[in-house]
Amino acid sequence: MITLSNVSSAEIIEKENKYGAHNYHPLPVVLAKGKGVYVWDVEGKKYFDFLSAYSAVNQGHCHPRIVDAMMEQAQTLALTSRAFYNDKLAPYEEYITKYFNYDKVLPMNTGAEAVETAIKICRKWAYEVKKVPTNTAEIIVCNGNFHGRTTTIISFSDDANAKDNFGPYTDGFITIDYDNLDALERALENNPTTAGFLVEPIQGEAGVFVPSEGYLSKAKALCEKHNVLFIADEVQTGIARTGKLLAVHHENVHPDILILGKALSGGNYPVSAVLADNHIMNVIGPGQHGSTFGGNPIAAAVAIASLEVVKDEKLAENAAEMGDLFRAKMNEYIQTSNICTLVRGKGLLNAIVINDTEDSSTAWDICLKLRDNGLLAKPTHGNIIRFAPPLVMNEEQLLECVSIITKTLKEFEK
Ligand code: IF1
Repeated sequence: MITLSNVSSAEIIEKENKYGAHNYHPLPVVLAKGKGVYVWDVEGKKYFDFLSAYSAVNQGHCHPRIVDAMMEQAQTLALTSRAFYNDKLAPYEEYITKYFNYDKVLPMNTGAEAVETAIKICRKWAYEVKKVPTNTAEIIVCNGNFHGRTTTIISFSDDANAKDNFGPYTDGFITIDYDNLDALERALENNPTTAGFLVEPIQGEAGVFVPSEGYLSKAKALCEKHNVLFIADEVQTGIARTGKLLAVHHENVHPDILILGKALSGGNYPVSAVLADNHIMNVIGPGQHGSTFGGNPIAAAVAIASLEVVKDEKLAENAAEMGDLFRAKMNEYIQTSNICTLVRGKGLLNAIVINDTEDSSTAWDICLKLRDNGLLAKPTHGNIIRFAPPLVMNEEQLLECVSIITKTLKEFEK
């Protein structure tokens, strides 16, 4: 093994613990290099990455085409702000709107910013187009949601750890159960000032919860009936992760507002976007929204390259195939397992449920063992482990990963 740093993992962890705010509890592994589906720690040990930076690195680590685009643009022009035009934004805007079939895009940087942007557009549309009385607009959201960490977004979170003691909170959100069309219909009927329905097509943080077939298309139809905007947060599920370009495409839904982030840059740069048609996007005028970095030339160049890679390398098709294979192989194992009770997901966004209580440390302990055995994954909500490798994974690699996972789980059989 070639050591990649003259500092050890232990020293780096200790330093981060001392100088960094404790807003994360990372798996103890210190990474120094990535390539495709692999990452290496500072001691030179190689791992399969089964998190992909929460689905940001769909195109694989350090994809040469994306890195080249980023390097070239970084050496030419990095930032102008939106006070001036730059020559990369317009071609990117044309490219991404045609790619996802919308009239317009509003470029931002992080997922949370894009969600905030969608909320602002939706509210303004409600007042100016739908004619909802001033300051009464409501947005319907779902239990178990994760849309980011700004003050407004955590205001409608039901995760106490993410929310508590950050109040006072932002008003204007109605929470209903996820995957429950009756609840949506009732909320729409009882609240005529509703502006939008904000939903994750698959709930990531909740534990990769795939809604019933027909949920998204019927929810979209209910929104249309009530003149309410259907807003899809595809920050995690979008850009080929679930086996289609967008997760809503599994049900042929075209959201009124589409929110993208993460893999829009292949994880190389913070790039997010909100897409909508003119009758919605035109409610935003100069000075009403923006960001110093949003739409910068590096982001534009990186995003075009990242989206080209998704198409040219048929990553959605590969995610669908590899995902089917992964779940089939895991289901074979589960038949005889008493430690793993379920595998669920779509494409390469999957999770397994560990047969133990939610407050047990078993899922964490399994992730430590997976690390020792050369595969990195992270537990979510106690006893669930998320599996989301880069979408460039081939069959041979996937089968090797399944064998690492099942071998590791077997060490925990009761
Ligand atoms: C963290 C989870 C994933 C997202 C959706 C918006 C955002 C996210 C659907 C905000 C971000 C992240 C952020 C990450 C953990 C993570 C996550 F476990 F919390 F649920 F991916 F599964 N909409 N998701 O999933 O995007 O502002 O972060 O760019 O460390 O908080 P962001």
